[in-house]
Amino acid sequence: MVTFGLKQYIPIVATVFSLASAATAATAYINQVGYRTTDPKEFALVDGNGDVEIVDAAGQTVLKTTPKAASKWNPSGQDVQLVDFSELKTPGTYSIKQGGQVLRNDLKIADKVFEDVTKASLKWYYYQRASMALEEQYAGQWKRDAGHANPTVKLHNSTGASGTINSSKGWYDAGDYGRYIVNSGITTYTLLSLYEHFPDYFKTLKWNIPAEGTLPDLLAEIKYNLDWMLTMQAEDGMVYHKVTTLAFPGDVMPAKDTEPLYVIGKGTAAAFDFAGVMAAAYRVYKPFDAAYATKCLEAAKKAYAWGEKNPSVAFNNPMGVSTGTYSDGKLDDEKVFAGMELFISTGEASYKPTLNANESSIVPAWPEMYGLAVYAAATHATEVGADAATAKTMLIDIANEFVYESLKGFGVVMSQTDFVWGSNSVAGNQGVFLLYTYYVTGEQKYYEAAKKVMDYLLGKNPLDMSFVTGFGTKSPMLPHHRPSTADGVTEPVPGMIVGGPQPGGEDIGTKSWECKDYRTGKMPATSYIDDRCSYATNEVAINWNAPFAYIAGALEALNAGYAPSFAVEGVAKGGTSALKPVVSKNRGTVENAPRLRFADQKVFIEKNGKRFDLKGHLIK
Ligand SMILES: [Ca+2]
Repeated sequence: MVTFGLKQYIPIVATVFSLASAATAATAYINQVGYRTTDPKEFALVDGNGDVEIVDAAGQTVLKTTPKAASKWNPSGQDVQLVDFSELKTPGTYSIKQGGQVLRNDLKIADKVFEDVTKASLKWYYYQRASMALEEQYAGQWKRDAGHANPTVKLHNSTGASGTINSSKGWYDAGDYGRYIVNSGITTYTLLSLYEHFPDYFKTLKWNIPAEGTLPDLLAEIKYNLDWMLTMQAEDGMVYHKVTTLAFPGDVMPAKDTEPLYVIGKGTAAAFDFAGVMAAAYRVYKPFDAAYATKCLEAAKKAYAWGEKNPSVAFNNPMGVSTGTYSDGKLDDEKVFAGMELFISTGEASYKPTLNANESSIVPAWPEMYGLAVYAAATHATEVGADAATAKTMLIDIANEFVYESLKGFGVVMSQTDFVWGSNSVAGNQGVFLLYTYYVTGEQKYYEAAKKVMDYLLGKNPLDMSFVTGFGTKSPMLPHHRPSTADGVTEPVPGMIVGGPQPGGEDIGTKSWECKDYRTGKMPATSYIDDRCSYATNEVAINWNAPFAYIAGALEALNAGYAPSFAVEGVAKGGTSALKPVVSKNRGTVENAPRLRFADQKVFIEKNGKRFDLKGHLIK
């Protein structure tokens, strides 16, 4: 017993000593994927003391700077100093030092810094495809057999009908294998918007998925889910709620989930979400496939008409069904979203909702669709008229609060109450919201705050981790995602953002599949565990990936010189570090300074109302 006690004692002493010495060193929290050469750059410092040095690979100190004053970040309870290193613009990998100690050595600066993570977060939808095998040439080590390949699906009696329909394709919703119209709504719309805002950028961006005619990869991927959504509409326009088994499957590959599938339920939210998505799809697909676009628009009209006649059909799981619910008791926001999209696509006044300038729930989430109508109005001024100005004001009011929040603490919008289930999608949707505000105002502060959302999600957070699988120095290895659990491959499927920290603890318990309590110090921003048990913090979902993919893709497109057609002048940025100084040197300071502009797919310099090419020649 004595020997055993001593053996135990020695490592405990060693542990205590190492903890004690670690406590004196600061911790630097960075965007682990990296920082764009031309972007504003910031990391967070906790327990810091004095100036910080950034040291290049050759050991030279390239920047010495004084951190800002500390401020408390309530979600983690930490006192945090923000460190601005925007001055550093040379690509490379750097160390961060303070008081002679190396705090970390994985600080990266590069051009096109989010291009790979943009592609991966969009390619993840391919990995979620139902009804088809993932072949090695596309899926690599994550190849798998087709799941849920039989298109004949029984109508559950909760649909009010009997028999079967044909329903295949679509994306598995999350870590499970259900397909849900309501959650497909915001997801598919967010991805359609990404294309609609940056068509020229996404016409050429490719990420190795099977071709769908001549469609750009982003539209090929979205069509796979639109095709499934279209199967979910009944003759009378009504839209079914979901296709799932009666209960969640075990940790098996899709092909091994052989319990019978059912088409389950119907509802007003499904009808209006479907209508809004299909109305937007009409505009996006029209240049490629007019017949398909028309099919989407007709489906949208029928779904909207059904929703108008059935304005309060709420969905709840029927007896004997325990898969995801996506129940929503407030259905007027879905109607406003669908009406706005249909009005923009058809010009028919009967669809047009009037925006309520006092509506406060306008940051989108799957049950909160009002914000998507605000986005649509702000970005279609020609079609909607005065509502565009109302929408712009609504965006600016909230975006200003977001900017204010992002100047403190960890330098991100997220506050205590934002740490709900899927908190990383809250952060993501705040970032998308800021980008819309940037497009319609051109003010850099909104761009910068949106970019800080990426920093947070990719490592500048108190967990010191990137929340996207396969990206960053430390990222989730054990997501609650059945294929990643069952496929026998060590690395999880890449490009997935996990739900993220939140203190609800819904998955904590004593049963074999439940988690031990992981809520460190009960702080919202650190209540997280990288474990398969944790569906409350470590699951993945299509609607969580979408805002992340949107921000990553939009930041890349903007910096490649593209801007949405509706955006104010000057929103596009120079594409490479070589083009950068023209923009950043003069940003927001000198009235008559030369500005880099982008129009008709050409980059030029504008000065005193005249246009010059990049070699300085006057353009007529
Ligand atoms: Ca709602």
